[in-house]
Amino acid sequence: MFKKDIYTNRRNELFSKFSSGKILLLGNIENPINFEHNTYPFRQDSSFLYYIGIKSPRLAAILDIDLNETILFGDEMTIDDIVWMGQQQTIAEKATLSGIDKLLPFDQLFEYLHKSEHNAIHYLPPYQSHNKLLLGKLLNYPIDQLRPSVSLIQAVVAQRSIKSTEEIIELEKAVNVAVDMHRLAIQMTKPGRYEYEISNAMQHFAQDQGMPFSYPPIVTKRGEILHNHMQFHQVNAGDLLLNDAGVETALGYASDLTRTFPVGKRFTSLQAEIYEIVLHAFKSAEQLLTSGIRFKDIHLKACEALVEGLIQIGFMKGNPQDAVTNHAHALFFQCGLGHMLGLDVHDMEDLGEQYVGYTETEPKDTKTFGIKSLRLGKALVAGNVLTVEPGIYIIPELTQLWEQQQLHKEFINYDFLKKHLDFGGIRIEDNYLIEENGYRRLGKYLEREIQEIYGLKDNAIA
Ligand SMILES: [Mn+2]
Repeated sequence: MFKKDIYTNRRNELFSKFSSGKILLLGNIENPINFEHNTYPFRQDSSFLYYIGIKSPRLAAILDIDLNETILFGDEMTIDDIVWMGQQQTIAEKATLSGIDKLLPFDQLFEYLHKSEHNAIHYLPPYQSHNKLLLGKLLNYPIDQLRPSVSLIQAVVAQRSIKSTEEIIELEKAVNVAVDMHRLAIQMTKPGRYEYEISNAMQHFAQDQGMPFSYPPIVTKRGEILHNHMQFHQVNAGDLLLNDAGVETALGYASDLTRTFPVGKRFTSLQAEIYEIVLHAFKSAEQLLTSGIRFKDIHLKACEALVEGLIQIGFMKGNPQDAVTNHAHALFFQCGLGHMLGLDVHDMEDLGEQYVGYTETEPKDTKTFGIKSLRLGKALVAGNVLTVEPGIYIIPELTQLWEQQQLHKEFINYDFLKKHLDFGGIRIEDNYLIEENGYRRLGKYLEREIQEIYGLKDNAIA
């Protein structure tokens, strides 16, 4: 945990935004895999972690605005629990470390919540079934009619979007371990290996440093499949390997890095050309990062840079700006340039992209293919932490569909593109802190120039 003041200050700031009522924060439970006592690894809810800091399951907290008190609801281990799992730090001890005012048994939550009738109860959107059911029971609503508090969502987003010095230190720890993990992946990848061997080696490396993956990694020669979790392919000379992997610190802060590199010693000439296009778009976006600029505008600039390159190699044609305005680039770049990063790898995605990444006056476009997958569009402010991750992905099914529909044929050279439907995908991704005047790339530098990647390949690990 951070020191106590950090949690009490965070809660005080939240208190100051409300005049009455109760804020209910629900922790997560250990979710069963195939029977109750065989569970998935426990991960605390990130907003609960942010305000309370305690990682144990089956906790809830009420920030009672009228009393200006934080009450934690949870149960100490029973003697049966201690027999099976050993005595652990008590909830009371953890509550003290978090500066909690009062600790009550979990089953008093309902009574406490309803002790004054006309008080507003603010809660965040639940994403775990258990908490949906619990909220339904606590509030006596059908679970499909739960009404999360928009004012609470906005207050939490406002706070969690600005990272403090302590949080930046945590995020950099996560990036630094991920950088070493990515170097290991580049150096151990060679013809004949299987994708899962690379993934497993990274996990072993990170866990030796006390950090689990922050999300299921994408380690694949089929990099055009955006969230490809299949890792069964054997990789061969001539293949690309796309590795999108990050880790999480003990306090829950995530990193999210991607590199794409040759399985053999060198890229083919087309791979190198497309890599340079993605790298150029990446650098164009990177140098625009600063407070005040809309991330959507950086995204569009990166799209233009991608199109310029795709025109040079003959995949596209026409005017790059027009191509982007018409969303023709989305055949190659179907997703967004980046997203917020913090306690979640897609930070605060559970609270709603509209609140995290957009504003009321400039809402998210939820319909247009391509831009609908941009999770962050609004103007950046100092203290934001985000990813930049342009890519080029050639998806055969999508290309064939667009060609059948003759979509954007003024911008796309289908005849030439069709010769390269098996290309795959390339993405480059780093993590950034936005500053008043510019940006800081978080953590150690991870090789991204072609010659630097070749340097790692030349020092391969057997
Ligand atoms: Mn990412």
